[in-house]
Amino acid sequence: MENITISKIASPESVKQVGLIRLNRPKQLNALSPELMVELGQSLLQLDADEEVGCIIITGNDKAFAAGADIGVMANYGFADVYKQDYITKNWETIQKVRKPVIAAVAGFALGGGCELAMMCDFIIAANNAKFGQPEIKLGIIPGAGGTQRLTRFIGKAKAMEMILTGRMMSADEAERLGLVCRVVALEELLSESLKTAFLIAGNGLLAVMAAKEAVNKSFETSLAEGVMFERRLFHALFATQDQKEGMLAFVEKRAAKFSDS
Ligand code: DAK
Repeated sequence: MENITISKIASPESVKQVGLIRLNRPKQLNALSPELMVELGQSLLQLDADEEVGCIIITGNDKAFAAGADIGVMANYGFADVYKQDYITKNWETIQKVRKPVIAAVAGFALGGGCELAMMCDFIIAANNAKFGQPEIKLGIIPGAGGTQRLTRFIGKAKAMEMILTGRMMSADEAERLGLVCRVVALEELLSESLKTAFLIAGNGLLAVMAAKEAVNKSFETSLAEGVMFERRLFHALFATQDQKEGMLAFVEKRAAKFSDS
């Protein structure tokens, strides 16, 4: 792949591996070209299907997670082009199909589509130099990959409206204060801390991990009562798994559980 590197990281403490996807167009600050998005979609589906992988990380480099969709490509399009092609919609939604957890490890710029991509991951760990923003307004457009919806759900209307109408950037600390990111770490520790978290997840039983992800995501789509009922059914269903037997027996026997994802 030309715009992405993909690797699997092992740890002596973990049976499962972590899939690491690195966006790799450093000269363009990882601008998300259509080619890159195709490769990202393929990489995500490949790691999601890989039984050795328990968690996925998407990252960029120290200067940029991604500075948005490729403006050079977009600049040449008119309404008829983007509407007829349903411009880049297909590749952007692949990440929503991934059932394993996906962590965004963000350093530097996460702007426009870069911020939207990070928000489509399950959670964001930010380096202290991370900068988040939806600057599309300065290009005469608005966010197109869910920014007006997800940012508003994450940080509330007042802040989202201000960010989207001004196009200003938000620091990592502000993003943490507002709940956009789960944690801020030193830049040089971004990958190691993200891997530590990913291995904690990968060490849990995959069935419960996937069910938990599904249940949390459901909370954005349903009423509270329906969401709680959905959770209850998944909770009940997990009692049909070997991992529930093993997890609880291991606790009683005061030993580490050995999950079999069954
Ligand atoms: N696209 C293309 N090239 C970009 C880029 C981008 N988004 N961002 C940066 N670059 C390129 C620059 O052109 C420059 O290239 P050269 O001139 O060296 O060839 C190189 O990266 C370094 O950038 P700068 O020289 O500008 O670096 P600075 O440190 O001075 O400034 C910056 C960094 C991030 C503040 C600045 O580059 C900047 O403002 N970049 C644009 C940020 C932006 O406006 N992003 C939003 C783009 S709109 C959709 C899905 C997604 C989207 C829409 C629809 N659907 C599913 C329908 C997304 C839309 C967007 O993201």
